[in-house]
Amino acid sequence: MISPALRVLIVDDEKSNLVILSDLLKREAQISLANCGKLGLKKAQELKPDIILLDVMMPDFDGFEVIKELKACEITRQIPVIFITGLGDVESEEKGFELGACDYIQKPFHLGIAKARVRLHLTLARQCIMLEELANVDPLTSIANRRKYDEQITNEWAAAQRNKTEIVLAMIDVDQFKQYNDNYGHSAGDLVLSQVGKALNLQLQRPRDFVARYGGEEFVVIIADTNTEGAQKTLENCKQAIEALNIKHEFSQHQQITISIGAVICQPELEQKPEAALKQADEMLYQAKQNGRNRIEW
Ligand code: GH3
Ligand code: MG
Ligand code: MG
Ligand code: MG
Repeated sequence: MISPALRVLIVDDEKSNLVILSDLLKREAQISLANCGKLGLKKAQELKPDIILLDVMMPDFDGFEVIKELKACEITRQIPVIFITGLGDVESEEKGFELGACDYIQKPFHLGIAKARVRLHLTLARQCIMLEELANVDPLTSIANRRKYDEQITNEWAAAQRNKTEIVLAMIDVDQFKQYNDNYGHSAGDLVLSQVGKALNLQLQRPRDFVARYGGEEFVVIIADTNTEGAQKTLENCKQAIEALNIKHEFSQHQQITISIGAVICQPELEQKPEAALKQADEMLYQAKQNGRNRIEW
């Protein structure tokens, strides 16, 4: 797994500091700059950097205000923040850590030591990203795994309860896949699963669409914040995208790799648990298999 270049956001009101710090790090990271707190916050939300170097003393909106906002916002909460500041008193340093900073470097700093400390946090940030990936991504298909699905459905279910909106859940299963493995070999089967996962992912690109490999040759889809018509179209596109892969499967009733889909529309504010909804989707999937496969049942 190759991680992309780490992105560092440097926020400081003094141009000379921005220059020194970006020179220091430009070989190991992709640098973005902000010359005031407000702009720093905006860039943090837009760019979602892997780490933020933050000055404390800035006019209007100082570093302590910035970190409070960062930690209060879902999108930026996890980003490690290192204060780099002229404020040398222990109370300020303690406050910085209390507000959630991962390090506090005082100005004027020794270049080599500041670099070593930032590097340490870059390494930690890199390891965090890798861990996150290992925990949430299915290695065969490179899409989300079941663990990530559990997290996603918990969040979407709660959001739908709050906003009184509906969620569409779908179970997807590759048709007659045992036959495929038996006749074309397990490695060829693996390749098919990888292609199917990627093709489904391409059809589910809206911010509230989600697909995961649920296990084996089964995938699960969440379509939140949608109407029935929109979700029907999206799932129809998924089914067609797999047909369009045109993978020959002589031992299947459709002569090629196809998927069956069982879907349900849920109203989380009225229903109790996502597990029950998924079970219903699974029952609809069974119907789709009974009714000839390569089809969607609601
Ligand atoms: P149906 O159309 O009714 O779903 O038939 P099926 O043959 O797809 O269903 P069944 O559940 O009998 O077979 C699923 C097959 O999926 C069996 C299993 O070997 C295969 N499979 C599960 N995980 C993997 C995997 O990671 N790689 C490969 N190559 N095959 C897998
Ligand atoms: Mg300053
Ligand atoms: Mg199955
Ligand atoms: Mg199957």
